Amino acid sequence: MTQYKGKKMPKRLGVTISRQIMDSQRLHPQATGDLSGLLSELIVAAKIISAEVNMAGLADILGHAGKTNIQGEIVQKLDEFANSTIKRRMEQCGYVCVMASEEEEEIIPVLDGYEGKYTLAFDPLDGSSNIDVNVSIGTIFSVHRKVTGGKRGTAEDLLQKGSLQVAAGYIIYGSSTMLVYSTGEGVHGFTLDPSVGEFFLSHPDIRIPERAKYYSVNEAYTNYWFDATRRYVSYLKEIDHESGRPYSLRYIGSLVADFHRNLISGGVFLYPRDKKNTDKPEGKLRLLYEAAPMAMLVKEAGGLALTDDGRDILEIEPTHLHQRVPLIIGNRKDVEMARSFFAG
Ligand code: P6P
Repeated sequence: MTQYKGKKMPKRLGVTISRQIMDSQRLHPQATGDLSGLLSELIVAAKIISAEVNMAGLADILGHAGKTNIQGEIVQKLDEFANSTIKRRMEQCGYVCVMASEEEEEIIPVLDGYEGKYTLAFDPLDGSSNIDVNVSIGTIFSVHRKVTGGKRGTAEDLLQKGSLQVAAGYIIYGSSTMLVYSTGEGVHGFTLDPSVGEFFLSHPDIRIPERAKYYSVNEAYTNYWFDATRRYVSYLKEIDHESGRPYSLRYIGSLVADFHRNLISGGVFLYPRDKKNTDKPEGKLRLLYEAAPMAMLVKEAGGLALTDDGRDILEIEPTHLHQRVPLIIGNRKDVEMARSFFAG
């Protein structure tokens, strides 16, 4: 039996995610079951997306849908499919009052009469530029409690700092489909058995290793980084046998894949600001549905997530839905070390 905050949580490999969610709910006698219901609905959407992603190469849904999204990026057919799959399911689940998606500029309302007490922000298919080359991609989600009065959810309900998330997680569509999530009681990983269509507990109580094994950053931008970033990355590449440096470079260009590898094996991921992409002065990644959910997961697993000027990602007050933020995330010791470079 695992202990969590003095309470017993059964830890049995192979337990289904539905059972894990119910066991977790039982630890909270006051729970209404709405968060469990929300996660269960999201899991159905994940299974549907996984089936489509795994058939993409055969089902002629590779390639571009010919449109561009609000980010000005060419929308891949699978992007659209994943976005609409999550929207259609969650708008009528009764647990969500408002949503935000990486694929949509405005907030997404739910169906009248189906308003719930949580908000959902999601990146339906992150890393989708990798779809055609069969590189792992993922869905990222973040859940907050509704904070405004009235039935309808508003942007204010979505614009809450990451430390107030009640749940966060991702589904990675790779060599296997895995769901990794936290509701504030540790991080747990489930692997989909497509033959029975069920997620089974495969990675209970994930803890990020004490020291990194990898560092992940797009070094093509090295000449455009701010000096502190350049010095920190150089530090990660210096020899230091006590810490195991130099760390190997692994960069997939798919946040979920890069983060998942570092979470399991140990590593630091960076997407810092640079002087080249002046249209993205705060870096490329989004706060609400990329950096903040990953920051909750890494904190629950014993790690840390900062901006490239030393601010805690989870304490940033969002000001708009698609706001970008520079991100350094991974092992606590290595990310803490970044602070000394960015403190000026
Ligand atoms: P770059 C994918 O497009 C993404 O949003 C993240 O998943 C990934 O970490 C990043 O962009 C990669 O960006 O500039 O290195 O190609």
